[in-house]
This record gives sequence, structure tokens and C-alpha cells, in this order.
Amino acid sequence: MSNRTFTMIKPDAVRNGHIGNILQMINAAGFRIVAMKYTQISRQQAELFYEVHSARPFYGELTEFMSSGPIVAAILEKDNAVADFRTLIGATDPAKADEGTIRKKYAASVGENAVHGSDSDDNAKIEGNFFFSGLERF
Ligand code: DAT
Ligand code: MG
Repeated sequence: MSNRTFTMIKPDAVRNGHIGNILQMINAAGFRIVAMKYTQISRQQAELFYEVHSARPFYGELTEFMSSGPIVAAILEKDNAVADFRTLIGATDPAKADEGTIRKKYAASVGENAVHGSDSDDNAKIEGNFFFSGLERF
């Protein structure tokens, strides 16, 4: 069990003005911010980030959406960070997400679901390294 995970507040949540509310929920759940940036990724960078999904039918819309506007990327720290953050964000499809989760509150659809959360310790490291250098972590 490692104590770090990686998240993005996705373009839909940024456009809808939910950055503050989502950060509030992350903070209230006990995560410490190790690194954070407000940025926009290119289509090519989105294709690289989501390469594991390249064979899936939604890969095109996913990478178009994720490069459609600014995002907030962050590394978060807490005991059991990966699993606890997945619990906080809720199911991929907001219609199936538990009450009180970030996706239940702020996501509109399975494709545009407000937040990303790493699914394993290994992927948390890979994804954090995609966005942040050592000098950007505190
Ligand atoms: P998660 O983001 O919960 O880890 P995932 O890794 O299975 O979910 O998929 C990555 C993203 O791809 C997801 O956040 C939104 C998009 N996606 C997944 N399933 C989809 C579907 N059936 N239709 C459209 N987009 C989908
Ligand atoms: Mg995933």
C-alpha cells in the first residue's frame, strides 16, 4: 500500500465551476496536496495518458474531451490513498455512483465524469510522473 494517488479535475468540472467544491471535498476527506497545476493537455498527450484504453470504443471521445479545456492535475497523499480516493470519487458512471461522492455530485455522464483517480499504486506513480517533476512536489 502506498500513500499517494494522482487526480485530475476534468474539463467538464472546470467549465462548470466546480474546482473549488471538488478541492474542498478532497481536503475534507483528509488528502494532502503534494503537487498541483492548472493546465491543458494536447490531443496527443491525452492519447498517451490514456494509451491503456486505446482499443476501447470510447478512446476517441475520451481523448478529445480530455484535451478540450483546462484541467487541474494533482498528486494527493493519505494513508491508503488510491483506494480511499476511488471511494471518494465514486463509480465511473455517475448514475451508479454512491450518494455523496464527487461524481454523484458533479458528473453528468460516464464520458464526462468530473474527476480522474488512479486505479493502482503503479499507475499513480506513472500518472504523477506524466505531469510533475521532482521539483514540483512538496
Ligand atoms: P475510471 O475513470 O473510473 O478509472 P476507466 O479507467 O474505466 O474509468 O475509464 C477511463 C475514462 O474513460 C472514464 O473516466 C471515462 C471514459 N469512459 C469509460 N467508460 C466509458 C464508456 N462506456 N463510455 C464513454 N466513456 C467511457
Ligand atoms: Mg481508470
